[in-house]
Amino acid sequence: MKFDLALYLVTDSTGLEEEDFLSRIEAACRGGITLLQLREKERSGGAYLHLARRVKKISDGYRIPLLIDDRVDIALAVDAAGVHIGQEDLPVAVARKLLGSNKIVGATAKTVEQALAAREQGADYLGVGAIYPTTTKVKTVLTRVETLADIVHEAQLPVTAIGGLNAENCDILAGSGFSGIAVVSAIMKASDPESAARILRNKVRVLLGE
Ligand code: TZP
Ligand code: MG
Repeated sequence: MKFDLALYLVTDSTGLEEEDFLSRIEAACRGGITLLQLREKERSGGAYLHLARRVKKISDGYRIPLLIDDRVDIALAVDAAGVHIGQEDLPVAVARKLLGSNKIVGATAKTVEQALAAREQGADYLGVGAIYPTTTKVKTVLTRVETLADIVHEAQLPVTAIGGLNAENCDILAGSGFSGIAVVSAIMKASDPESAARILRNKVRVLLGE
């Protein structure tokens, strides 16, 4: 399946009413995100499925592919575009086998070795970071832009940069070979998520030389 990593919104529903959460996602869709990931760490199967169905209805309306973090079962149940797999999740090869070749399988990689292993197992793109310290609840370490550039060079897969990125600090990625940025707070916590997405989209367009 074709996808565009330019501006990848990763969601976080923590502390938000469901309707507010969904309206933020819809605003981000209007503002020009190119890819969406539903990332829920606390929700069990039924509640995750309920939310995924509602999010998919929104993203479908904007023809934005929806990926599900970790959960291949939820991705299959809502016919999502794919999954994003972390180092502690199901192996990329297993996700690929379960989803088939027409779905998107993304993988987290913090080193060239992890990137090559993910590619070997069938990953379509790599998420690399955290580029900057993040306030989003996540187990991660900082990854240097030089490492990101090495990963792009060695793995020859599209790479999205993640972690603490916003419109003011993403210039650091210029020339790294990145294909786009993934953000949580810069959109989910913005007072105006639509305009935040629009500004980020334009910024990334410039950095990518589009
Ligand atoms: N993986 C590495 S950093 C991160 C994830 C999921 C969180 C990014 O969130 P934010 O708010 O854009 O820093
Ligand atoms: Mg994960």
